Amino acid sequence: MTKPLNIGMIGYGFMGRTHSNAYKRVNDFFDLAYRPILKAVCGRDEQKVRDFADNWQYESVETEWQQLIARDDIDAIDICSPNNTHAEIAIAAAEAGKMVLCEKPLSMNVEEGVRMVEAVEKAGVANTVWYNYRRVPAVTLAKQLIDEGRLGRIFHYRAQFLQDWTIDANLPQGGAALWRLDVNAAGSGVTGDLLAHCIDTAIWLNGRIRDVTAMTETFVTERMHNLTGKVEKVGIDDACAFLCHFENGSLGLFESTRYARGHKALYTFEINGEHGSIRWDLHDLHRLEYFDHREESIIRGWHDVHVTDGDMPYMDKWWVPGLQIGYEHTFVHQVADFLEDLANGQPSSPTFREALETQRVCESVLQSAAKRSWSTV
Ligand code: SOE
Repeated sequence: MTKPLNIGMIGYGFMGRTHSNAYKRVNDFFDLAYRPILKAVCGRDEQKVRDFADNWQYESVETEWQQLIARDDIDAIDICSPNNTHAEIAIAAAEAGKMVLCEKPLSMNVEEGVRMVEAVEKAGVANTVWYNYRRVPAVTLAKQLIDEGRLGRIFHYRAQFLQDWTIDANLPQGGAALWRLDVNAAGSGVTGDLLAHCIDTAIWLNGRIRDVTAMTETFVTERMHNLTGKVEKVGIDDACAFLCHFENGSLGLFESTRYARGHKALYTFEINGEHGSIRWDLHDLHRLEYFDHREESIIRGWHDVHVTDGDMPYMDKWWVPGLQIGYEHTFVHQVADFLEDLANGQPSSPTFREALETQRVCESVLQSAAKRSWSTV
């Protein structure tokens, strides 16, 4: 018999859909002690939030997040609203004794992130941040191979996240889906939105980052703002590249842009160690490429591992070997892990405290780019 876990979700955009889908499907595939119940969804536009609730079968709606947090029938608050709302909501939710699941990045900046960590830890509530790419089975397998020592000492970590959806200078900023272009809502551009994913994965796979040197660029400097109707300065970084040292002595090279024509969500990483290398590509997310120098030379080469067998991470829960899964399953996996950790009384990674480390790297990257010199994380 599963125990109900009543979810109150704030925001109903793209991430609201990925999370709702995950809550609905998780118990069909994973054997868990808890079952998420879509109790309420909250948004300011009553008609839109009602339409969303009808579509996803939420039991009720709220138009003010404070009302949602005040409800006795809500156990966990899921924050899917823009970045500038995360801190206030998360802190209030923790103070009300609710668990908090927060969309990435954790916060607008480190100062907010610190307060969020303090709030959830003081309240002793379960918390996690949705860095979903850790739960792509091929990426989880990469973690397993590294932890088993198969690559040996790591020398290089390289990651890119390339998109092309903001090249049009007539694209406005602000409001609905375009809040990501408004610095007051997003905090930063590609650094917090895309590189944060790369940094989270990198820290998880390769350990902490010590220092960074970065450059950022804003290619379109003014855009119409949807909320004010005026042309306003663009405050976000359109592109960002940085070099770093990891604490384990390896070197990192990271790049992200929304101006790489032809690339929609090309998140890739490659890791080179003394015995071998691995690489992964989000556009082919069910494959992990692996090279092992210790193999006999006549058969040595890059292996293209199709991550679908039941002994590979998460894959025993899905179909039969050879049949792959996709993007939405990463969110299902995160909910499954969160519920399992909750049942075992364990923190669910990445916790707010772990996500704060990513926030520190993002902030150091932006500082380094602004002052054109190295920044210590
Ligand atoms: C931006 O386009 C975006 O949707 C990010 O906000 C997500 O975090 C990323 O996974 C895909 O791209």
